[in-house]
Amino acid sequence: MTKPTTTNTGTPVESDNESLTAGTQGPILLHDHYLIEKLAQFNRERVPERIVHAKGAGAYGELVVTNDVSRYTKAKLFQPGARTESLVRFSTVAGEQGSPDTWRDPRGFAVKFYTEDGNYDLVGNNTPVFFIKDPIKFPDFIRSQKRLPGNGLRDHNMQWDFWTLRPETAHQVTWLMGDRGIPKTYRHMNGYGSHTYQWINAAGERFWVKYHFKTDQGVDYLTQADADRIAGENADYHRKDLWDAIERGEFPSWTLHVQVMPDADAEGYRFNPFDLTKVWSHKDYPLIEVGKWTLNRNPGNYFVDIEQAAFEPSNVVPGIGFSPDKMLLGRVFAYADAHRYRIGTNYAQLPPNLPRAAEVNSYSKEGAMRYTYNDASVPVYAPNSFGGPHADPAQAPDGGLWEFDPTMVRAGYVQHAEDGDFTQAGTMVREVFNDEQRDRLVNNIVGHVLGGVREPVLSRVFEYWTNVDPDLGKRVEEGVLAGLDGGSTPPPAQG
Ligand code: HDD
Repeated sequence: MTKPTTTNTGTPVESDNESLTAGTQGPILLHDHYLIEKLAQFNRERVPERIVHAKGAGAYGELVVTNDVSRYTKAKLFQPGARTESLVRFSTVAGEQGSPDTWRDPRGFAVKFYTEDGNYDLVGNNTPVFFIKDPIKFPDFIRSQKRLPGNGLRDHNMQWDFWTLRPETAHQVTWLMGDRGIPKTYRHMNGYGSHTYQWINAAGERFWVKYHFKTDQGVDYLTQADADRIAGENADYHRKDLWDAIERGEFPSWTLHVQVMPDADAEGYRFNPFDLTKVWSHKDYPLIEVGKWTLNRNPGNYFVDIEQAAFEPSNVVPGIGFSPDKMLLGRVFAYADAHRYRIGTNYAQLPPNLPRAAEVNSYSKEGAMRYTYNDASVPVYAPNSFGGPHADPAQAPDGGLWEFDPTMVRAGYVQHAEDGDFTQAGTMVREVFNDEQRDRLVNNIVGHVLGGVREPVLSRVFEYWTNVDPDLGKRVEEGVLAGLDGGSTPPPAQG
């Protein structure tokens, strides 16, 4: 038997179909409470979309540790044999909630682990590097990738203007314009913690680590032509693929690895190890396997589990800490702030964010939409003499420690021997890509630039790719000039 419809407070309602009116032709009556409740609730069904990474998909799963990395970290979730429930949200960066999954963009790879010591969030991307290295540039960067203020259109000229004025973007833009700029599905991409994090072992020794989730499905990509076609046929292509695979019982998995750098190596390493635009050579720091991470359960409700999921790089657990990566430190502030604005002060009590394996004994109280609370006999202040929770001085300091120069400065990263904005991008083009991958890179760049890039940005685009690799620069310039000659009128100079 179907259940009777009720109001939000449980009273049975008379009709799902007709509003209460004064006679059949008369006005609708304000005291039709159910009608008013229904319309009002509907008007409030959306929370603001994320300022970045608005379009996504997600699932639950678990991490099983298959190796022994206990000499590097005491974090409970990484001890041999540990199993930890997990949530992931994959996303595109610049598109809005309904935007096509197959737009060229990095992909978010945000993972939450529900550990015994509280939630640990590893909030990464499908690329090991990023466009910029100082959080003060993040709003500028994102605005340049989103929409023009006047006509509300996306604008390639604005994108290339920013990229070419900030050459530290070159490494990430090379990833973006290469095959990995459009993964075949969310299952066919790797994930990276991207930043350098700190691991601390039981003896208090410190290591620097980078996380790599290697897809067990194999890395695969879409060509620009296929991605464009699919964008029209099914904007939710990647969301559907993930959902369908899990429903079929074909659980996607990734093998989690880390690169580990002893603390003492950091100062002398050939690249500044805290600069997010750089990777560490795998020859210098080989991958060490940690475990298998599998997605095995679709969300029960997309809005509740995925739209309300709040990932935050500030969520670290004992045995894991931050590093002098300025971007990471900026993000430690930005995410919790975004969640308070988007889904409210008590976002940590929402189902996807609520710790599963750890108790919450904080002194936070009240605020909008609070629904869990401490026993009234527990004091609301600390210290107290009446059995309230007390902080444990034996716990590692928040986010770990490192030495630093206490002088206040505004400065770039200390340059190490092989640092340079174009070095690693050039290595990738020459040594990582094969001929076909290089051809597709040239085509993708040329196609993107022909999508509206004008002088003076255009000349800087040629210079930018020539700095990455002279041959690549020449091919991009020839391709763009041929494209302009072959039909399209050269776009007018700006300003
Ligand atoms: Fe990020 C979402 C802010 C760099 C990976 N980011 C996200 C949100 C904000 C920021 C406000 C929306 C959060 C929400 O409302 O749920 N992100 C920043 C700032 C950065 C930054 C200020 C630089 C200083 N982001 C950044 C990097 C990476 C990501 C370098 C990856 C390595 N960001 C993500 C993500 C998120 C995301 C994993 C997390 C949750 C989500 O997307 O759904 O893709």
